[in-house]
Amino acid sequence: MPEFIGQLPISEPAWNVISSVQNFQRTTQGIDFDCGNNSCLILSILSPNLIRVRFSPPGELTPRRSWAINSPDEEWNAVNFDLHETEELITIETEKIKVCVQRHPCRVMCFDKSGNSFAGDTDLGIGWRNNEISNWKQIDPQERFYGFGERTGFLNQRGKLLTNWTTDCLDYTMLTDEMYQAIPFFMSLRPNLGYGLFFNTTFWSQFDVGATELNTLQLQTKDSQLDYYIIYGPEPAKILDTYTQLTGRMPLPPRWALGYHQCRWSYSSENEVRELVKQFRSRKIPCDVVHLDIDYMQGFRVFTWNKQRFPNPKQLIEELRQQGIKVVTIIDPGVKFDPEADYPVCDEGLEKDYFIRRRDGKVFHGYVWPDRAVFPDFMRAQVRKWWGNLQHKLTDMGVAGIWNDMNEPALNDRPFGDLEGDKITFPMDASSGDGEDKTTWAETHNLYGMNMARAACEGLEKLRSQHRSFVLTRSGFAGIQRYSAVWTGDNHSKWEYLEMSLPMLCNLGLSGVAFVGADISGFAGDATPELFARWMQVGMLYPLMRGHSMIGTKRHEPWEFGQDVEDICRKYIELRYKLLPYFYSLFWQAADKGDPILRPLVYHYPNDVKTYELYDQVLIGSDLMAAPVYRPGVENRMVYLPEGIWYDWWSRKSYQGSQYILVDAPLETMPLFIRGGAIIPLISVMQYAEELPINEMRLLVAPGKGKFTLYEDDGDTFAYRDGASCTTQYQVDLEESKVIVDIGERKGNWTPVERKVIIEVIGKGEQEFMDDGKSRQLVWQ
Ligand code: MIG
Repeated sequence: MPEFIGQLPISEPAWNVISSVQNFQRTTQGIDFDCGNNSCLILSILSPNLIRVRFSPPGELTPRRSWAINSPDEEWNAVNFDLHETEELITIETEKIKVCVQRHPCRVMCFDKSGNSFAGDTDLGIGWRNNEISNWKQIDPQERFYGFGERTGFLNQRGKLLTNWTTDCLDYTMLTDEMYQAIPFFMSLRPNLGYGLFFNTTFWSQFDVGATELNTLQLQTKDSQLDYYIIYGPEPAKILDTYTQLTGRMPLPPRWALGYHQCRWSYSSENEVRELVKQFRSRKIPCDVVHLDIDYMQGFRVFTWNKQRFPNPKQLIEELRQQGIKVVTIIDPGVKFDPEADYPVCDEGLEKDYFIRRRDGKVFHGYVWPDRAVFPDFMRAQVRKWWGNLQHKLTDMGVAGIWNDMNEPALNDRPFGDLEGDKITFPMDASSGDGEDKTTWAETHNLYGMNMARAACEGLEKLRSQHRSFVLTRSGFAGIQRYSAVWTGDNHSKWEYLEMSLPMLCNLGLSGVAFVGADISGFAGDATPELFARWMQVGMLYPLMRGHSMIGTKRHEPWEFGQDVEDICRKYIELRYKLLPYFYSLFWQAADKGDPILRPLVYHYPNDVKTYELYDQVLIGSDLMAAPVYRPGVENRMVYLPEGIWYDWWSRKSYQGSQYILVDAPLETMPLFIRGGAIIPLISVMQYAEELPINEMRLLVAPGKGKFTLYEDDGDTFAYRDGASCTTQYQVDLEESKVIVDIGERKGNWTPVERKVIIEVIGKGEQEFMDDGKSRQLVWQ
């Protein structure tokens, strides 16, 4: 709804508010506060920088379940903390922070070791009414807010009202609130102080980040209890490290998934797919993956193949495999209600009672692509197992990845195309899950997409146990990174969407989801040649590099826009392939520590206020910075260089940092900079990630001080879990004009193929050696 119409004011009941601390008691992990009337505040100190705060209002307690949390309280090691008591305050102090609980009335406040306050309750404290509960917190004038999952607009989200409720938000704009993903986590940054807050509720929830009251943050949920974690940094990387310890990290993807993916709604016949791949290979444009959209199915029935369009998928996929192409197929949650036909997915699901029922016990129906459809209850482990295994219909043919769409869920109450139809959700009062997980969809709506992705991920791991698979989802919740990559749904072939894609993906990255991408060139509408070229440049920065376009649009393959644009696309896709060892090491960092791959500058320069609103420049890892063009007709742009020395990627010219510069950016150039102290591994272009053994690697070194850890393994199997991987640490130092490069001994149990390593120091020249895994030092005078 347009923002300026707003909502009509309605009178709402007053809040009941938390009263005073009557009593408190030390527990194994923290302190319980009795706040009178059977209400209690529970603090758990899980780590010196991680505090869980819970409050239950008077009345009966409902069981706490999270589903997002990967490390429950019991798994955190006991933490030492001091407890002081005064007339007014009860203070807990850890190595990192101080948490004070005021007695009259009860308020929670946090302080860093210099005494700066953060995440402190306002005069309102905690309140509850009917089915909701709220907590009001102070915002410092300098605070900026990032993360919040998938968000439109630019980077800093302060001043917005942000709801966590998964929704098919097609045609989203700057004003859209509810998105495909719901991740109730944010990171607050100001100079020298950063903290994260994970609002542990799967019910509808909302952050009012100073929208109603300039300096007040309101956490609100339709849950019956308040439950949140405070994560102190102060660095963004520390916040994400802890947040992803809490909600989990991504598994390592197959290395081919880092290559270029081509998608369209739809490549809808075997010959069309063959022709597509022929074009890539004959034009020498690298590509690893082709995605098949809904038309590969028989009448949109999931886990079937259309016999006319894809009569022999196995043979097709084998032919593609020989050309280095992997196939990913789409799967939607809606199962065609087809009891009359011979459709085992429907029959079996009905027979085993796997589909969602209404409260009155009847099977729930909605309308999606296959017309009348029924929906698996992915909250149940048994259903996930069944679904995961059904994927054998695809993997038996050689499919290597699954793309989950429409899982917010997106459905209508009437057939698609019926103008009277409305978007609906599962009945909120109907039962979801079973056993200990049994509840209603009011609590689990936000989890539907994540559990579908979980079913896909766990199923693929069984079916393709010798290989890593790729999973992509549109909807998800906090923790989705454990199962799947995420793409930002239906954007448009418009400059504004190109511009918005980077801050959207950066905020997802700051929410623990590192493997993310937007549809390159835009999903809806027709791109112009100029937009297409600029988008491919930006697309090579996306952790997931996938081109996609909607049915009925102009074709959007790299060669559709003339020779010049084709050459630009090739240049940037090739650049992506040259950087694969760099990207792969960044994926490992994401899997190991939760670091984003694509990062806003504020991630590495959190004390530099000039980076706080900087949404149109990004870092890949810590060492490469791009300043793309995202407007038509623009051929130069301003670039902010943070502290240090920066080198232009194309000309190798050096710049002093802490300044703005104006750079040339003709259509074939995306401004790209290397941080002084960077060590970037590069390989020769291949037509697909595993085309040739890497028998030569170049390390591009930018004079300065820095380190880089190269991670390697077979890129395909799970052997890395048993230690079959290796790391090499490279370090560069500067002594006056001397550049010293230290190559550490290779560590781990995986040996890369024999290779030559060429070290190129910008402005100094090259030295090379055969890589025997031993440590050595090279010096440039
Ligand atoms: O109702 O499968 O976001 O990527 O091509 C549209 C068809 C359904 C929406 C996805 C889009 C996909 C399309 N899907």
